[in-house]
Amino acid sequence: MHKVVISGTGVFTPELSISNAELVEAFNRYATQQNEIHADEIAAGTRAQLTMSAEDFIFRASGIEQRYVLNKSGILDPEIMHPILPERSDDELSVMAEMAVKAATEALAKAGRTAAEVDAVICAASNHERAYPAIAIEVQEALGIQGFGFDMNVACSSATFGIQAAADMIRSGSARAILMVNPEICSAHLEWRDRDCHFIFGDVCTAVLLERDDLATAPDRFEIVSTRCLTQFSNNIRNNNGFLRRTREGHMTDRRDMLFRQEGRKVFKQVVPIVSDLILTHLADENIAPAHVARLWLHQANKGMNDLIGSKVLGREPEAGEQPNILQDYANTSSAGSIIAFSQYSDDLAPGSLGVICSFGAGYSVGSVIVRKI
Ligand code: CO8
Repeated sequence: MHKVVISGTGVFTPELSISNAELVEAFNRYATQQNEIHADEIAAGTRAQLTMSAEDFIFRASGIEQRYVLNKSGILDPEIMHPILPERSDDELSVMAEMAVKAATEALAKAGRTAAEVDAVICAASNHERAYPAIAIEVQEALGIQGFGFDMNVACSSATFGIQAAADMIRSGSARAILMVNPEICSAHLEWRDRDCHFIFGDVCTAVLLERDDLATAPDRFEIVSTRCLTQFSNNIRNNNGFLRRTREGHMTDRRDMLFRQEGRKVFKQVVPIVSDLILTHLADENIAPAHVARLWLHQANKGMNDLIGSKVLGREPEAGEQPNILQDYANTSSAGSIIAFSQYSDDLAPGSLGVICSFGAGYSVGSVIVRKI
């Protein structure tokens, strides 16, 4: 069995961002317009009036201050309220593959590796822009990687499940190095006309290079000490879009359940104990006392959720820097969130330091990765 390390990470961040103020202003223009258009139905009590969104609610409830997006004009136009991404021909690199190539190039450079030294690509994300061929195989082709590639989807936990899949393959000898990429175009499966969730998500792509430690040359690398994944069925976060859509009556209508929807409060309450229990059991099984964990890189959905999980795991309030958040800048970027945090806040750790990368979300799904700085 080979020892496996993370030797490089990369983050592709879109150039455009939307502040809470811009988002709320656009939503409230849309809501006002709709209320005017449907004034008679609202007065007759056959339609509910749309309520205004509020910047202070968004920051207080989530900790989010802005989000990056691939397209801004469509999202902020009350007549459109979704991103506009030009269609590409089958011969052009797809959007998700393009984002992945950018993040992967950074990860390879950090690891001091060329594509020829990589044996596989895993594209782990909460949505893929087409059913097949796999985005991972397109990334493999674009970078000139030999071997194989495949897509996987475990919603917000895709990256940690992808790390486990890659680490297991490298450990057992079926690959020397694997590139795991997480292109997340959350803006395209978010309902920007729904006040309860319009502020939650952003776009980004992360990449992680995992390889055999005995072949790795990067000075800054993290050993994968252990991984643990858990799923438990729940309808509280759900998206009913899929290829059976055209088989059902009314499939052409813009149905709300064909985009992300959730029972946010239930998710918050139910997921926090599942996550903290999983991390604590995982650490105990590896004979690691929580006091010896130098850093938690948690999924980036909600600041309050992270504060609670951090306190439960460490048995006290986390100190500044022990549990870095990036959600104020990026919002929830699904599977990429914990990897952005890891990428931005890991260089300063001393050799031997232990940390946990943990993601959680739809499924429910939770992934925990214990790492040690080499
Ligand atoms: N402005 C003003 N008021 C608002 C707004 C708004 N924008 N939205 C809601 N309110 C109001 C509500 O109407 C409600 O009013 P009232 O009390 O009068 O009924 C009040 O504010 C409180 O509403 P909530 O109970 O909904 O608010 P919460 O305090 O629960 O906060 C959160 C909402 C922030 C969504 C919170 O519940 C949360 O973060 N929960 C955790 C969610 C989570 O972690 N989800 C993970 C999902 S991500 C995932 O798994 C990946 C899926 C794939 C990616 C999808 C990409 C699109």
